[in-house]
Amino acid sequence: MIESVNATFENFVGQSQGLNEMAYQMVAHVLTLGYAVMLAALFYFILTIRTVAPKYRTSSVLSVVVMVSAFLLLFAQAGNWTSSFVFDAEKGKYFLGDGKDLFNNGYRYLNWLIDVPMLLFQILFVVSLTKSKPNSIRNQFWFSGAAMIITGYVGQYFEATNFTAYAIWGAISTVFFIHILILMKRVIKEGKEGIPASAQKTLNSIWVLFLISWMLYPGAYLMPHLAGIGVDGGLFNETGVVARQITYTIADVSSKVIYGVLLTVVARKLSVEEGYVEA
Ligand code: RET
Repeated sequence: MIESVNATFENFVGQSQGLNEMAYQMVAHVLTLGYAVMLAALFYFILTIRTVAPKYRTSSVLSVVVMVSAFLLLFAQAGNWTSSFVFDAEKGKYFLGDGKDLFNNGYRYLNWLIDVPMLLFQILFVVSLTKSKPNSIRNQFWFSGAAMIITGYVGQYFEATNFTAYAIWGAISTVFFIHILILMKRVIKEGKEGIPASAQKTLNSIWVLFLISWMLYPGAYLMPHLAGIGVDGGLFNETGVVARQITYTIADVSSKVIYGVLLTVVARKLSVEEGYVEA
């Protein structure tokens, strides 16, 4: 009984409705795309580190840490997908396998436990704060980042079995998320003071990217219930399963890779402004 172990909705869809070839493969492919991008971007961050002045290089180092951890965990997540479902030649669909493993998005959540604090600290190595104390911001980022993820991690176990628990843990997580958004807005506002206009523009783009890409994660958490709550809802099916993994992949590439690239761009503009020439 998968109800009794609080399995996530992908397993329920895989058990009762099955997944057609396209849905199953799209998830396998989008997960593979995810870790391939992380490996490619790892090289970008290593190869561009000397284009910024030494004091900004910790930002690239943190991107490297994020790329390695995301690569490994997305690789594990992809393996979890292929080991959870088995093709049934008679029915022509994939069904939940006979108990080797269930599918769970938990690898992602634990990956965020490393990556979220890294991504939040990263910007503090590029911008200079005019009023706030970097140490205080860093501690708050760390605390709220970890609390947001741990509460969400617990909540996701209940998405198909206990809607109340799922909603309460999700709501607690959201409080910490809002705190992070407020802090980030402040960091970017202060960071823009006294720097060249073109670097200010890039920081504005970073804020928009941050806001949109980070909101995709709660969107993916809510996915099975976004078009009607419960097992009869419009996305409690293979469309919802595929939509969730596509959403996660877009969010991962934006919040880790594009964000890191844009921070490198800001660091390069500031380096040039300060007279740094690449050796
Ligand atoms: C959860 C649970 C439901 C409520 C909210 C959530 C927010 C998650 C976020 C995750 C960001 C992850 C990143 C990872 C990069 O590696 C936990 C889904 C608000 C914002 C940026």
